[in-house]
Amino acid sequence: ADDGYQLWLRYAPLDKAASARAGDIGSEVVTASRSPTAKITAEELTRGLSGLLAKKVASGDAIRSNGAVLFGTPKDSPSIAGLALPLERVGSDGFVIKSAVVKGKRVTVIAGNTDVGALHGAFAFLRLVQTGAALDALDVVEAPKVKLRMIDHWDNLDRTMERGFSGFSIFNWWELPGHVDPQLVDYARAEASLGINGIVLTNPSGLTTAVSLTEPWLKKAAALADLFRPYGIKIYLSARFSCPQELGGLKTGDPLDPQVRAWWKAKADEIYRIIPDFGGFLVKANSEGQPGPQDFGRSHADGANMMAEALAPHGGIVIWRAFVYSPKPEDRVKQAYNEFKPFDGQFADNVVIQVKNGPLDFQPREPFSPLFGGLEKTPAGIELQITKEYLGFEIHLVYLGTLWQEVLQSDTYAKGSGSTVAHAIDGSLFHNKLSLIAGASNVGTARNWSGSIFDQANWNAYGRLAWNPDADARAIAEDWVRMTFTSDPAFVKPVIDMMMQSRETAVDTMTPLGLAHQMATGHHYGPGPWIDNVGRPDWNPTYYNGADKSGIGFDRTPTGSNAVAQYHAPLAAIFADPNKTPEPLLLWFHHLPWDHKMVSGRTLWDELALHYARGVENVKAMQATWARMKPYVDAERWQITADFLAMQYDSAVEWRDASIAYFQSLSGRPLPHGVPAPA
Ligand code: GCW
Repeated sequence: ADDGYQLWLRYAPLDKAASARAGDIGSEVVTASRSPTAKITAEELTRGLSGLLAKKVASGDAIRSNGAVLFGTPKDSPSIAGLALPLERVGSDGFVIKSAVVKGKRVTVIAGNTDVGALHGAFAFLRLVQTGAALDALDVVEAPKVKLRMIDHWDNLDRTMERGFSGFSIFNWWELPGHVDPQLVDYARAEASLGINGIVLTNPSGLTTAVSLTEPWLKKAAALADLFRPYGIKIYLSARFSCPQELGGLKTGDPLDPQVRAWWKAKADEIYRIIPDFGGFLVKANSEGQPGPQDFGRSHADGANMMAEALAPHGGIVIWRAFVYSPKPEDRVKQAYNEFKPFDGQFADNVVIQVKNGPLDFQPREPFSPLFGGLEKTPAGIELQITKEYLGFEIHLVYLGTLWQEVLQSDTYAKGSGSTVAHAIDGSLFHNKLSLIAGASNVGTARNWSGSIFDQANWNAYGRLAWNPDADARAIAEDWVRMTFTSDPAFVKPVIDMMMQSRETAVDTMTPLGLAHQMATGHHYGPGPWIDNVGRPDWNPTYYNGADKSGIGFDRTPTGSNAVAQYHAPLAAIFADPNKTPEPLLLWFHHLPWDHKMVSGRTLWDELALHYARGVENVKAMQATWARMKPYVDAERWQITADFLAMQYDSAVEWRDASIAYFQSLSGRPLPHGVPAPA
């Protein structure tokens, strides 16, 4: 049975052709390094090569044979030092992989400036072997473009997970620190294989985050920090703004109050006594009912800088989330920009603002947040959601690599054309010292980690894009498919094609043509375009679709909320004009008559209905593809995917019928040819 536990680190024997190509490469693993990280690296290489080459590969400290894999740092290894590798280009986390001759033997060298760099190189080398690359003339030089490559767990201390669809939290706080679940070693391997270097252990929402900063919990966290350290991963904790009141018994949490500031300083000192390399705090403040500096009439900058001051002597950072909005008349998607832009440049050096990719909330499609390119003097990191809260949970097959690539490659025009979101967040556009990318995790106690096999691809793609935000979603998918399943071309191409169109299928299914937030209240799985009674208008789907007898959409042009003005020229003008706005974003920016003429020549109504219908057709096509793949996949992983696709089909039908039935009650128009009447 194969339940998917091994993720993309399967190391199954190569097929004949690839193994012939590998020749004697991988004959042995050699290192002069002695650190815990080097030990892990040697174990990973011997495990990986033994599996892939279907023979026992040993490790030692001297090169004995052609084909040896030599890894380490120039500091520990005179052989590596003697090769004049371009290590000045790879920083502390990157690596060089090079085919070379050392002591008369043909060797593959994996070198870093640090043992962690070499570990990242080892995983990259194993990926090359796994994907059947040519290995005889390697010359790879890589460094991550983003400094802080984070995984954010929205895990509660009772092990429930906010928006988690893969079981319970992998962090067993009850047993910690006495027992550290060995499964976490495999978790650390998986994150390290992607180059992740920071993990937030706790949910930024919820009261439990205050408890997590007390001594007994810090000791539990310290046990996790010990586990992750040799993998190059630091741990971070969410910090609740009201801790001085809740834990310290102070009357206020006012960030300008000297007692409050002293409380945070003492807390930071305590944390670093227990976890010497603690990464820092993630903070959700004044958002969705969470406490924050505005409760005391202070700004986000006041709040963030106070915490930053406490962490700075220890080298810690504050990751301050820009996911802020409250129920007020102002268009929700404008609020974050309006709350942060005025303070641009006023944040301390060790603060990063963490901005969700879109201005609303992880929808199947949104334009990029105007804070990218908007914040010029304060580093803006990007937050992506790996867990599929608004994209069909673990059930729908939706590859998010394309969604993220679309955002990262969007042009903000902040400094003229070519000012992509990727370059805004990797620090190159505004020359920021800090840069950050964060993904809200989809990992839990499920045997396959992510709830579904294909959600493993999203975890993987997130990590690859964190390392290089300019990477290509298709190339990442191809590596993942080969590593996770097989390199058989009869499988690889159809499955990648299916993954590549799957996100557009989710958009068609739920929110075509720029619609957003149409999911039913609370759970966000099924349809709810008609829901108008949530109590908070900014949580009502009707608020977002604006549908009535005259038409549909949200007017964000100057005649409406004028959110378009938050974008740089020429985007502000493009988004303000329905004839220039890209159709996939049309109803995000415009309220248009049902008969509005689309590029296809059809009316908006007809086009909308056809998109919902296409959503269903495309799920059917995925089912057909997957049915043909049965011979290439083990039964267990094939079955769960087939079952979920059948459930996704039912869900898509429900979305189509319910959405069309509601919108037709307003448009009063007949269905176009090819769209079945709602059941
Ligand atoms: O997407 C929304 C979710 C909340 C989440 C919030 C956030 C962590 O519905 O569950 O809380 O975003 O990002 O803070």
